[in-house]
Amino acid sequence: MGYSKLFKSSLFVVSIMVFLGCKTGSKSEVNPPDIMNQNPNIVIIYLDDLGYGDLSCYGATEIKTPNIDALASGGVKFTNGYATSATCTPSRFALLTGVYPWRNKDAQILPGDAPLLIDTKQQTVPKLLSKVGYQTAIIGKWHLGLGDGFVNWNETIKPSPNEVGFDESYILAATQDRVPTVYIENGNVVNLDKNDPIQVNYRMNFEGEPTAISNPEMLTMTWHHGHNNSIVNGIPRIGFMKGGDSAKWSDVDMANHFLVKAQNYIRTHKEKPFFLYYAMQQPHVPRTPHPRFVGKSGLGPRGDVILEADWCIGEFMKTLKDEGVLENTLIVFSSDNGPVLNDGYYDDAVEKLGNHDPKGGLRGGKYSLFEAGTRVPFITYWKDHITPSVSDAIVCQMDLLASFGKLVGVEENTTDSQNFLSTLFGESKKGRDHLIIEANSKTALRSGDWILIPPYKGNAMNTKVGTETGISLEYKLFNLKEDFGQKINLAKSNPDKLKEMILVFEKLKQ
Ligand code: NG6
Ligand code: CA
Repeated sequence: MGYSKLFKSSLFVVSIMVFLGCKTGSKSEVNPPDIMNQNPNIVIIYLDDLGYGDLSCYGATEIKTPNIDALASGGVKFTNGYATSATCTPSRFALLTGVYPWRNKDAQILPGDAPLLIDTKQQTVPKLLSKVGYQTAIIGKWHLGLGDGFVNWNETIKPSPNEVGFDESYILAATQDRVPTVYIENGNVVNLDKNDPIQVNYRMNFEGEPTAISNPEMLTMTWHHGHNNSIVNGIPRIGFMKGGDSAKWSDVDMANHFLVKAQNYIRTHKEKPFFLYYAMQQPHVPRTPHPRFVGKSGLGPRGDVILEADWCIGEFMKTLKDEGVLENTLIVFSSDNGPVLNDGYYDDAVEKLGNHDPKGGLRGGKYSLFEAGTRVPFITYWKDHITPSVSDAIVCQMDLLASFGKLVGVEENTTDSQNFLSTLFGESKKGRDHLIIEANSKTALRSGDWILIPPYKGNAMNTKVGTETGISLEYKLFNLKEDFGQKINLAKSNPDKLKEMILVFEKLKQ
């Protein structure tokens, strides 16, 4: 049976009660929209580089995230929730298309001037939901490329998120540390002065423009590796940019800026079902908490921006409630990849870490094939519809496409994305049998309690960020149930399991 039917029948009972309530004189404080016969709104709240252990609901003791914790305690908290990849672009590609990123060789961390990665003919979550009347929007970080590779930032940029299914988009193009450091609304740079056109180049600087190398005295944040090109707001970035002064964002206001956009979106779209992809930038570098949050975590800017993100989510939830749509909104909360401390700037993330463990006991981190690269916080919340629980089922962001399809009654033929709606709703404990995870174009297989990391050439350590990559010339086999931290390689002692996993992996990758 379709969940929307079930939902509609329960709504019917609720609306009779509301009707009777009105008759007896009670008055609701808000005017709830006419949600009869409607599918639920769907919101994906997606953080950037938030680790498995970064939230108090996932065991963090040195940081308190009450608003995200409220989603976890009121919804399903997954202990085996995965992004598909240990970096941003591939994970976001899979989230929106339901396709494994390793099928697309270009699905790797993109520069800010990369062409659009998603084929405009490709099925996507917003396109699927549009079919049944959803309004769709992305607010926040995109990082899936724009245009055809030769973007003129001074004209309407096409294709953009608007060409892959979003009715509305308000984005930062790539990452907070990459140029162009401007917001783009429906393909147009916001607040651009046509007399001060923007130029972007990822290979060479524009003559006379200051960089972190030529003008270190202009810096308010110091780079550690990479991040020594153009300087914007005192912060050295990746890539060169000239012009567009009036359009440049304020880093410390970014979280607020996206929050207000997301809140306004709800206020102006609540009458019909909407899909909002709220892609927050925290705690990716450069970590620039608003002054209200500076020093509040005791863990340095990385902790401060996690507190800021948690606050934003609290405000966002209040808006859903105030606008009368909370009970009619399914929320999926997750992160695009695991945590990193030093990702290219000196910002005290390492120095002030203290007892905080962003990995939550897992091994590896961002960029790694070990678990902390891809296993992330993953929460589903739908007030009065999802019964709170903790689920150990293996779930992956790539499956949201097919699962949302099931929810709204559009069943698609998908190769990779699978419907796990009842698992996402906590009604079933059955998750994926297998999942292929990816880091830097290398893949590994999770199957049941086991994970197989095949041999690869490359460095075992990403020395710049201080993370183990999971790469070595030997097979690695771990039993995650018995060995959460992947300390004991069982490849030699359990050759039967190793063989079985290799066969499954080869079959799946064909
Ligand atoms: C890397 C950047 C890192 C971060 C990452 C993308 C350097 C040396 N490092 O290339 O700082 O921007 O790309 O992160 O430039 S992600 O979360 O969007 O994948
Ligand atoms: Ca990321």
